[in-house]
Formats: sequence, C-alpha cells, structure tokens
Amino acid sequence: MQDISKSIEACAAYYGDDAAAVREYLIEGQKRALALPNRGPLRFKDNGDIHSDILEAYSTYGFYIFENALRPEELQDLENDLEAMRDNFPTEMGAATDAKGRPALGADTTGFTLQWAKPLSDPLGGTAMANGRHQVKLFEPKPDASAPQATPVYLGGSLQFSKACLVTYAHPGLLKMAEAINGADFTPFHEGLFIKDAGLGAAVSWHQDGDTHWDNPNFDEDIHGFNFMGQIHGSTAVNGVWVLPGTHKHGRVDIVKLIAEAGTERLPDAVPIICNAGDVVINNRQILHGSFANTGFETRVTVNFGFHRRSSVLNVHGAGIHAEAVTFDDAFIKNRSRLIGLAIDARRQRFPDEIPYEYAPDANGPEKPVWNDAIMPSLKNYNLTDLSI
Ligand SMILES: O=C(O)CCC(=O)C(=O)O
Repeated sequence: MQDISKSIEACAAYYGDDAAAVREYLIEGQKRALALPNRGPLRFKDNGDIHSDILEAYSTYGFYIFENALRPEELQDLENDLEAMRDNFPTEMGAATDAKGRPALGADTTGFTLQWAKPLSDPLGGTAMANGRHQVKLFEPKPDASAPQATPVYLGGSLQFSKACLVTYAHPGLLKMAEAINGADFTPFHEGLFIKDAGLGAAVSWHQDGDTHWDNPNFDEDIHGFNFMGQIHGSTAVNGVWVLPGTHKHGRVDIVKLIAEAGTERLPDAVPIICNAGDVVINNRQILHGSFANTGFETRVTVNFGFHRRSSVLNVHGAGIHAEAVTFDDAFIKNRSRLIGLAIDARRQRFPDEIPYEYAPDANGPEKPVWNDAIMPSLKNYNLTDLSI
C-alpha cells in the first residue's frame, strides 16, 4: 500500500478549521477499509466459476477489490497508452490542437469524450447535470496559485483511443465476474478514464449511478449493473472513491438528509477504496459513492468499464446521461456489444498464453469477431450507443 501520510497532512491543511477532522477521517477510513473482508486475487471454483466468497462479499458490501488483477505487461501497456493520450490532449479546454500542433485527442468526436473542470472544484455537485444525481456540492479547496484554469477530469469512450484499454476490457477473469453478476448474456454499459491529477483533480460528489430502475417492481441490487475500476497508479483515501457499504441494496438515498444528519460531507460510515496499481475494483452502480478533490501528491487514473444484465437494457428507454436517450432494441444492443467480441480477439492476440473468455452471445453467431489494428478507426464515436441506464 502506498504511504500517503504526507498527502493526508497536505489534504487536511486545505480544510482550514476542519483540518483535524479531515486528518482523522482519512486515517480512520483507511483503517476501516483495510479491515473489510472484500479484497484478494480473483479466485475460481474447480469448475471455473467465480469463488462464492467473492460473490458473497460483493453482495454484502457492494464493492470488491481484485488485487493484482492486471498483468504487469498489461499495466505497462495502459501506462504507455495513457502517456500517449495525455500527450495528445488539447493544450487547454476547448483547444483543437495538442502541444505539438496535432489535432487533439477527441477534438473530432461527437460523443461524450474529454471533460475538464476547474482544479479542485466539484463541477457536478448540487447541479441538475446527470439528471441531478449529485445532490450536494462538496467543499472546494482553493488550488495553488500556479494551477491551470482547467484540469482534465474524464475521458469517455476510452476504447476508441486506447488499444490497451480495449485489451483490458476483455480480461477473462473479470468477464467471468461480469457473467456471474449479470448472466452469460451480459451487455456493455460505458467506458471511460477518471483522471485525478495530484493537487488538481476535481471532486465527484456523493451519488448513486443508476437512473432508470429505482421504481421497477423487479428492483434488486444488481439491476443497474456495475463498473470495473482498474487502477493505473493505485487509489488512496485522499484521491480515491469513497463508498457507503451496503447502500446498493436499497433504493435511492436522500443524500441531502444524510449529510444534514451527519453534520458533515465526510459521511461517518463511508470507506475509501484503497488499491495498488494493477488492482481492479468491482463497484455496484447503486452504491452511494463519490470522491473528494485530490489535494494530495498522488495522481489517480481509473480505467472504468461497466456491464449490465440484458434484461436491464433490452427494450428499455435510456437515461440519456452517457449518450442520447433511445430505446435499446435487440439490434442496438448487438451492435454495441460487438466491442466485447473485438476486445476478446485483441486480447487473444496480445496475450496468446491466456484462455480467452467466451462471450455467449457470440458463441453461436455465423462468424467470430476478428480484431486487427486497422479496425481501430471504426470505433470512432462508438460510445454514442452507450447503454446508459
Ligand atoms: O472515480 C471517481 O472519482 C468517480 C467514479 C464514479 O463516480 C463512477 O464511476 O461512477
């Protein structure tokens, strides 16, 4: 685990009169998080299914940390792609070119791609954005005078920009977990990178991700799916996502009330998701979660990719948060799911020693999806068909 004692001190100092309370919250939260029995390597039963201890812990807490799930070469590929993508970021928010004068990454896309925010701000909290799910605004620490006007916070549609992200998307153990939670005919959701640069990264206020099925008579803990969160540099109490364990099981949380009752935005029973580089978290989208502004010295970049149950999206009208709201019929879902088959073949070529995951909806199709690098440009704007619920 990273030693973040310096970051805890630096973070506390941003909070003025609350410095001592912040320090204690971070230290105590870290302790409580590490005491939970919801981390370890991906483990399987003799028949290849995910070990039931993992499924039980995920169901109890709403998140589970798969330690060292990413192979060292895989992590290196992700780091390399991240560096290449950052190198191609626009020079500033809205610029059309990067620092080398090339067309900037995402500048010619129509989908939801690179998002920016004021350093250390909470851009979503207390606004109507994303259907108002971020009900309160978090404290916004004052950035250093040398901070830029805006900092990158999120890159949506990441599979069109990074083959390494595509290869990780087809991780066989993680897809086995997707199958265990959502059934063998699981579908995609959305993919992106959360970027929390040291001393700059914006907050993502407390929220639950689901939008569509809260009043569904068949509501249950998995109806809004989950996100995998792969960690490129690790994740800490200062820069990481905090969750309120167990909240994925019940309906919508009144966050305003919860915070009023606690008398603080630092929800007392919440815990940070603590990871080393190469760990991958499964996080239930219904769990109450969020991240504070990154006032520490460690950068976090999370490779997010989620999956749904087919029944949660089939013939369902989308929430319109990640892409335009339409009704997802069978053909729409099939087209969006082609990314899974392509990713599996890209991974098979990158890691020929692995047994590839077999995606049931493609198993009996007329032809297996085949990847080659010339296909990459055809992924442009693929995320216009994200299955946003
Ligand atoms: O990574 C973060 O800071 C926020 C993640 C999040 O809110 C999400 O995945 O829904």
